[in-house]
Amino acid sequence: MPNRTALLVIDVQPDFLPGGQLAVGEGDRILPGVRALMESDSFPVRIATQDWHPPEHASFASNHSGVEPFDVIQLHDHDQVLWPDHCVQGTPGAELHPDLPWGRVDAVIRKGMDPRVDSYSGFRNNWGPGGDRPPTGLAGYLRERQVAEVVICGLARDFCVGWTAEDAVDAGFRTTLVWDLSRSVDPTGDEDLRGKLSEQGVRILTRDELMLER
Ligand code: VGL
Ligand code: ZN
Repeated sequence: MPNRTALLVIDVQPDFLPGGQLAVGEGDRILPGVRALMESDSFPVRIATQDWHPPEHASFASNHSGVEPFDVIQLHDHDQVLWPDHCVQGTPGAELHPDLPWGRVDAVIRKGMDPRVDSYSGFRNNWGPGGDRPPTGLAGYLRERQVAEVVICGLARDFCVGWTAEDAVDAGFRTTLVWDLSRSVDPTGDEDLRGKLSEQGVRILTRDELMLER
């Protein structure tokens, strides 16, 4: 019977922190707490995700005409927010953030490499030209490592973290989101997001609440 808990550290990369290309407000505030979870022995499996785009990526406003960053277009029949260029493969903004102990993670899942499709979740791409959401292999990796539960932190709460949490529930993992170890691109939507994720079966805790259980 799987009974292990995996820590998932989502997209903690300089481009998502203040000063980065797609800065998330207060993104730097999560660093000490994320470090503490990574250094804890409570998680026998630790995974990082890394947003890792080619320069011609379809999610970049710069690759479309007549649009600006944060406009929404239709891509493969779904809404697509157009982003400033960010996490371009090989650039400093795309590195795993230098202040965290990445030597403690078992695996790094890169995502967003297909230039045609965005990829918020660590588990699956967004919808592609085939109308499906191809898996990254993370669910299979976790199952093979006897993982039953995932604890999720990182950036951004309203995109990659939220999508990863929803897909984790869908894949059958008990799922906890560490609310104060994430931040949103658009914090005005946080109350709705919290309600939506809870309804879908994501357990939302603070870091203090989480550590009291472990
Ligand atoms: C993300 C927008 C675009 C994220 C990645 O990590 O939440 N958001 N690419
Ligand atoms: Zn991205």
